Amino acid sequence: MSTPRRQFLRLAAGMLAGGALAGCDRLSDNASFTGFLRRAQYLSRWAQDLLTGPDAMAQEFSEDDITSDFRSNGTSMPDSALYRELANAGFRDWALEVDGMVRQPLILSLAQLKALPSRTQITRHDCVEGWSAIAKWTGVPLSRVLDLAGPLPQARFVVFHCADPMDGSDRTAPQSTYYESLDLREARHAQTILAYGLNDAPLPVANGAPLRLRVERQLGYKHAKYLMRIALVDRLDGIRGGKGGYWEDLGYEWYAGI
Ligand SMILES: Nc1nc2c(c(=O)[nH]1)N[C@H]1C(S)=C(S)[C@@H](COP(=O)(O)O)O[C@H]1N2
Ligand SMILES: [Mo]
Repeated sequence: MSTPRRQFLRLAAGMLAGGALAGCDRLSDNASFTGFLRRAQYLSRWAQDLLTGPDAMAQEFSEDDITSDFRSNGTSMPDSALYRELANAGFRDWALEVDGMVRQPLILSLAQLKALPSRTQITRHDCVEGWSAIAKWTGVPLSRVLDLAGPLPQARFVVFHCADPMDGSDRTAPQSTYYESLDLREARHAQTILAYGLNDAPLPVANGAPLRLRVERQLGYKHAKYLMRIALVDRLDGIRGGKGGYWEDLGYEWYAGI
């Protein structure tokens, strides 16, 4: 989505929230209104759906548009003994765990993931730090994996747990790793894939090997690299900082629409 549209969405969401707030201070005493405010993070998502529909596709590009050298950002090599071991063995012993609110928990090897139907897409990655790049991604649609696991009716979000411990936290604690989340609709979008290929080559370590999320309608930080586990949950507020992602816990928006 173009920058003007993004600004418009921000504006629309801001006006709605601001307008609702302006009239009445006592609204904050009202439980359902505070509930509404808590849902304010979903407002820009709602405004975007109004404009483009929940199934709108991110723009796809041609081979000629591919940026010559897709850069790495954030972690480029997880500082983790387990990850190093897995990488040194060519990810032969790596597996993706799928658990939480599912009928059938799964443990999927890279070979099993590659044996599932795949999707290839050439898309533009937009990082909030001010760079963009176009690349070709190949992977399994997340909806395929969800179909195998069978989310329970109460499941609402997919949480992505990564291998890389983040600075400033206890590097030995498993909960100090990067994480992200999507609602089930975004998770089932046609362009939401678990990618193992970048520009027709195996996904490099710098870009999240062996498996990373691509969620093409949202900003770079949503695209969790170094996936280890995905969990179906009914709410995010009990997980880590409660905001649904490493950067979200530090103040970034959960719905990072482009
Ligand atoms: N596990 C993990 N995923 C991550 C990050 C990270 O540091 N760790 N950085 C995020 C950010 S801010 C961006 S812009 C992209 C960068 O992806 P790239 O390294 O393939 O360019 O990954 C996102 N996913
Ligand atoms: Mo980013």
